Amino acid sequence: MNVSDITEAIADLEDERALSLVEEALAAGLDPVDILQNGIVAGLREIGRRFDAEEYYLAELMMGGKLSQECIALVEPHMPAGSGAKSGVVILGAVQGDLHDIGYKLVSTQLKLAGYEVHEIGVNVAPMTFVQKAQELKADIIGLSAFLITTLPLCGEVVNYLRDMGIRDNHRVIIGGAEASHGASESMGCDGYAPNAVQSVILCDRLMGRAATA
Ligand code: B12
Repeated sequence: MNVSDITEAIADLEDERALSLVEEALAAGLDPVDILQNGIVAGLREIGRRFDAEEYYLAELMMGGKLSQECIALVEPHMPAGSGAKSGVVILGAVQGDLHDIGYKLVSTQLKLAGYEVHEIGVNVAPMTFVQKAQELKADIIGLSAFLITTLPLCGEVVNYLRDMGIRDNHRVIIGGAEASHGASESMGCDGYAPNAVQSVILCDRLMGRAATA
């Protein structure tokens, strides 16, 4: 079998087929990271494309989100673990107005596997809440997820609050999500951007001043 079969089943919202293909792929010993990235996440991207092209509507978008989460749950126990030593404290959430949580939850899992203490603070999180939580939990890194063109600017608000409060140097700020980019990170004064969960670990390791583990 090929991981692109999983992509197709997810994109076509074939629940049973998608789930059994994922199980089959795991049983056949295919790389779980490949199943996740090039199978499941690629399927969600295709759903997004169909939504954009008005071939799918919100109901399909929601079904696709739910189906992917079920597939991800099958793969996660098979993901390779990192060093295990405590690597730092990270808080993660989706910025205000944003309800997309599949992406940052994958980042969370990967960071935990790499030894980070991760606190997921949910979706639709106000900028000041990120700042307060970061202080409370003494977070080394604040991870902001933004999937919408309308929510991306909220990442800059978090940086502005940290600056205004004179605590910018206490926390690194990183961004990710469909609308985030290296350019956006730079223009909003963040400390970095990563396009996926594996790169997020590399980014955090770099910001924590240690060699990459992933
Ligand atoms: C599933 C989905 C939904 C689900 C979300 C379910 C959930 N529980 O998350 C639901 C149905 C709720 C939804 C709703 C909406 N959605 Co939507 N959605 C998607 C879809 C298809 C997939 C997103 C996803 O989860 N992908 C899977 C993840 C794993 O993929 P990924 O992005 O590669 O993830 C990696 C990176 O993003 C990164 N990462 C993520 N977070 C972070 C954080 C940090 C700190 C770091 C370092 C890295 C990082 O690591 C992740 C793991 O590898 C996208 C299409 C797309 N291309 O993204 C549209 C998409 C994001 N949605 C879109 C839209 C328009 C909407 C709605 C406005 C639709 C509507 N009319 O109501 C609403 C808005 C709701 C809201 N207020 O947030 C648009 C956004 C367009 C834009 N430019 O603004 C997209 C791009 C679809 C499209 N092509 O039009 N959506």
